[in-house]
Amino acid sequence: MAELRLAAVDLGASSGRVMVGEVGPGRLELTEVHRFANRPVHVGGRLHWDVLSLYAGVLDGLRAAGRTGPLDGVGIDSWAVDVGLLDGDGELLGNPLHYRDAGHLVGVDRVHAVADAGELYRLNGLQHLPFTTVFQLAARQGSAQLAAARTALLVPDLVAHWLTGVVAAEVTNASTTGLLDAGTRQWAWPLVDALGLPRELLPPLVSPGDPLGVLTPAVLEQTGLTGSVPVTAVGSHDTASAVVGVPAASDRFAYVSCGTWSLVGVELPAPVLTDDSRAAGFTNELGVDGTVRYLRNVMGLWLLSESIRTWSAAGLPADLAELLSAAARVPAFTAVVDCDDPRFLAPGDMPARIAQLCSETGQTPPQSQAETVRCILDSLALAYRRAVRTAVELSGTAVEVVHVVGGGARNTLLMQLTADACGLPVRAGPVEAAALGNVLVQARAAGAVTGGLAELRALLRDTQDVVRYEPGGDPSAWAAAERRSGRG
Ligand code: LFR
Repeated sequence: MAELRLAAVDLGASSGRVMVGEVGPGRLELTEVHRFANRPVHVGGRLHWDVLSLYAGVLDGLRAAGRTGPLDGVGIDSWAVDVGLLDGDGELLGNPLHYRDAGHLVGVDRVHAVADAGELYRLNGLQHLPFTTVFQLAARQGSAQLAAARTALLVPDLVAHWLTGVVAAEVTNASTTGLLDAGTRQWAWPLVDALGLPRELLPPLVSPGDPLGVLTPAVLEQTGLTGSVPVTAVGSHDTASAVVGVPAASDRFAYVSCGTWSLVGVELPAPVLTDDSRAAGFTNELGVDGTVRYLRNVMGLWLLSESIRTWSAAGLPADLAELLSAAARVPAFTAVVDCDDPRFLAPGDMPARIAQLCSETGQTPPQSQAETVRCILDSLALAYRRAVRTAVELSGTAVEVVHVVGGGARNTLLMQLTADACGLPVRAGPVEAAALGNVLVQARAAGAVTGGLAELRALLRDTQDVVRYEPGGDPSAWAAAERRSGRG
């Protein structure tokens, strides 16, 4: 089969991008053709995604992709949980709410009145996060918007709908809603009914690799593309595509999908729905090819990017490279915090919140920007250490290596700290794992490559750059730091 040129639309919390993957047997090359800012908007007391501006970025990106040559297909992935609500005419009823909006919290008690945390976990297998779609929808019960809604579409499904006219819910992302049964991989209708949500809100499920449709004539005209351009379902949850994009050589690996969030875990054939797993805050999101992404959401580089935003607004130095090299010169473990403290979720002054948490745990707060950055990185590495160890214990899988993919893989200090903290070799890269996973699933569906995840990953190993970090340092120092962070 000849090579294909496939566009990956990959929407992240701070930017969206359109990449073109050229793929065939033995070849996989990714080129970024368009990147655009994703700027959430606070309006009417709520935090929203500006989804029309994102869609305009997608159209610009497809136009740019088309200028580099004809396109054989398109796949879309983005962050999870947030939905756009459509009315009976298919019109978007409002901008999707951002998962960092505090208003979702009231939904938690409403859902727990119907199904307690234990019941929910045995059904949907999800780590408790206050912004999971089921809580968001429960929080909106009684609102005019939800009353008018006939369809709820997760962000990649919404973009796919606008590009093709098709209404569908891709299963890897549907698994983050809390409304999917993790065992049967179908909508959990008894829960939907018990919550009083109309079944029609939830579209038919599709799986990665399924054909979705073709670009509409209007989209072809807007983008200058021609012919019949198929849109294929991929792992539309960015983390699902990123896990496909892990260049692992065996199944004895843990991963960190390291971006705004750090998603830390292992790949399993079936969910782990035990009480211990729930207590440890592990999630069972669904992956490509029937796999389970058994992982924990760790607050991630959000702590760093929000600190930088705070400093920049205050007119302080805010150059990432300079801050990282200054942090490398700060002694380790000056202070460590629990990255998963819920106070870090909402946008705001992270350095102040970190200092507060240090004081509460009897530590001297960081005294400089460099010490704050060092505190964040040490604390993240500690969180990865704990999540990898717990994933191994709870799932019984053996892990010989930690693969880090996503933008954080570029952070050499964090990568070395991760190797030291986990006591395992780290393989860092590719940075664009989500777009690569997106392209690979499309390519396989179109017949340009064959095989299971192992074969797709072999192609990644043959074509993508990966940097190796070996563990060093004093392992007992990490155990001591873990105790100080309040999570030992
Ligand atoms: C990462 C991610 C996480 C999800 C969070 C919110 O981009 O998709 O997997 O928990 O965003 O949707």
